[in-house]
Amino acid sequence: MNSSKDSLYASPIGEVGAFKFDETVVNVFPDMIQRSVPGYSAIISAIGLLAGRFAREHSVCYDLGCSLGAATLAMRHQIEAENCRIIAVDNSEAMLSRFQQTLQQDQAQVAVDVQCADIRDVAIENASVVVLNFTLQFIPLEDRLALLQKIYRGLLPGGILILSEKLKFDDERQQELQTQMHHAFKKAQGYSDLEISQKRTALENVLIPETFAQHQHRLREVGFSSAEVWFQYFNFASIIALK
Ligand code: GEK
Repeated sequence: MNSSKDSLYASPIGEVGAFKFDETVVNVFPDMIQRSVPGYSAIISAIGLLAGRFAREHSVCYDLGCSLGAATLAMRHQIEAENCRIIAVDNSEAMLSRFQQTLQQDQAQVAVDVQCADIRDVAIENASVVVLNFTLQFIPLEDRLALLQKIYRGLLPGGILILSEKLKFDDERQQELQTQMHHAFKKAQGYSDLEISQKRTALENVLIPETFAQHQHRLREVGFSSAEVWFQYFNFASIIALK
């Protein structure tokens, strides 16, 4: 699949508009997420390993906000349970049409159903694994509780939710430091100060981070028996919540 280097914010933009998952983003997405989210590849691999362990026979694994399907593909290559299928959902047509092309080249056997929909409207049923890999952060704050309640209800007993998010911190110095270290990470990946600052503007009011305590509290509130961070690299973390 032809995918290019992300230079969307390399030149000065008069007025930086709100970030959208459109065709221009799709073309550079693998490079963008890799160079912007510290630990992204490690998280994708681990999602595959966790799905290998938690996927149950005759159940469904959901990848909510699947983008180009990296987590779906990692799961697809690790699931051994019989008659287990994956439902991958995103509301960006551009992302999904690229993902469909990738799927055609993939040889793994697990059935994948790709759905273009808002994850707030999708029924979650008979799930053994649910993945929200850097997706919840784009859902309006007021809709997050209902979405997680729906996921909890749709999970089988013993099921797992893998929730990866950009985090914020209550402590001001910690917030400042982790933000600066994330920017240092991006600079080390080849992004310029202009790219970093224009991207930051584009994501303002689009990507709304919460603290780990907020996530953990809400996950416990909806019924998960535990919710813990299994991976963190500066202000990017991945949480395992167990039903
Ligand atoms: C990965 N999980 O590579 N309904 C459906 N999709 C949505 C919604 C919504 N309401 N809001 C946002 N999206 C992927 C990476 S990217 C993360 C996830 C990032 C989708 C949006 O279209 C985009 O594809 C995805 O959520 C977020 O493991 O770009 O930082």
